[in-house]
Amino acid sequence: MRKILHMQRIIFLMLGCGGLLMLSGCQGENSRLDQQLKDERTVVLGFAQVGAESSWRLSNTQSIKEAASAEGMQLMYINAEQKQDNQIKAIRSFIAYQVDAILLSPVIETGWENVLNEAKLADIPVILTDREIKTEQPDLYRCFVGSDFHKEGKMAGEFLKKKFKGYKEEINIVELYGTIGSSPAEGRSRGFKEVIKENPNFRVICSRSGDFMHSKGKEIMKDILDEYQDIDVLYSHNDSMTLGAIEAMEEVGIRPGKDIIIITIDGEQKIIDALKQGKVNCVIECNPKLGDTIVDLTKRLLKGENIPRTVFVEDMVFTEWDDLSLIAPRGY
Ligand code: GYE
Repeated sequence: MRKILHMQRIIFLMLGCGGLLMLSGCQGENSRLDQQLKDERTVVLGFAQVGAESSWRLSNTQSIKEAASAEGMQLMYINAEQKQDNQIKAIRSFIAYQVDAILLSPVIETGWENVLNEAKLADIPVILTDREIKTEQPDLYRCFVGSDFHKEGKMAGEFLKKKFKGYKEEINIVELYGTIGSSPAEGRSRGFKEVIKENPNFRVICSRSGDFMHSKGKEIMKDILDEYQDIDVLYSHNDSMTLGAIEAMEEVGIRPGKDIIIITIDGEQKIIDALKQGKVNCVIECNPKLGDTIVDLTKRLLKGENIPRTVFVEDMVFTEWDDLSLIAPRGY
């Protein structure tokens, strides 16, 4: 049976160049097939990635591609351009190809039941990478690997409480929101608000989504600076939006990190450089290098081992009060 499925998969792969694989390019298709024909047991993973919206995402994609290739696994990678529909189509194609496992980094949290039930019926395990889903059906995926976004939001709030310790005046906060309905944006917002509500003088005066993108972060910050005169703090859900917002501030003569206190999440090299220059006050790390952990868990899963339901990676906090010379190069 396994052998028949394997042959079907090869036929699918041969036909696939005209369709789905065009999305990710057909390079290396011949060598992929050669390899698969030589080795029946080559593992094929389907990876429905969110998109290419930020440096974090590019680094995350690279990490997963490298880890899969180091293990000799074949990765069918789809860039869904931040659209859930594209991810659903990709998953359906992975099911048709009879991949060994599906890696899904869901753009948003809801709306996955139908397609993940299809994967379940096809007996293809799903690992959620980086982002989580909300569902009442726990058996739709086997494991989640990524950061604890709620905790990241809380750490951002804790920094602010420390920064403004003893202040009684109103502190006006602007929140640059990530993609609405995505688990990182929802968790980061919730955690932050839970902590700051302990200080009645902290007020979120405006919260808008920049979809985790540099260009939108800049555009939205420009509008906000036009509308609000008295902003004390920017809490931004990721570095790409923050870097855009910093440009918007500097264009109108506002000094980021001084006139407006900035807290950001991810920790890419450019933002660590900005922290060193005093343009950013606090960086909550979110580690994009999930590849090795994901591949290791996938291997164990396919061997029939029990794997944990949730694997949170450790995230650090870098602040203006730290010895910044100790921060290792970020690698992205
Ligand atoms: O913070 C952001 C990216 O899902 C944790 O998505 C990820 C977030 C990350 O676009 O930069």
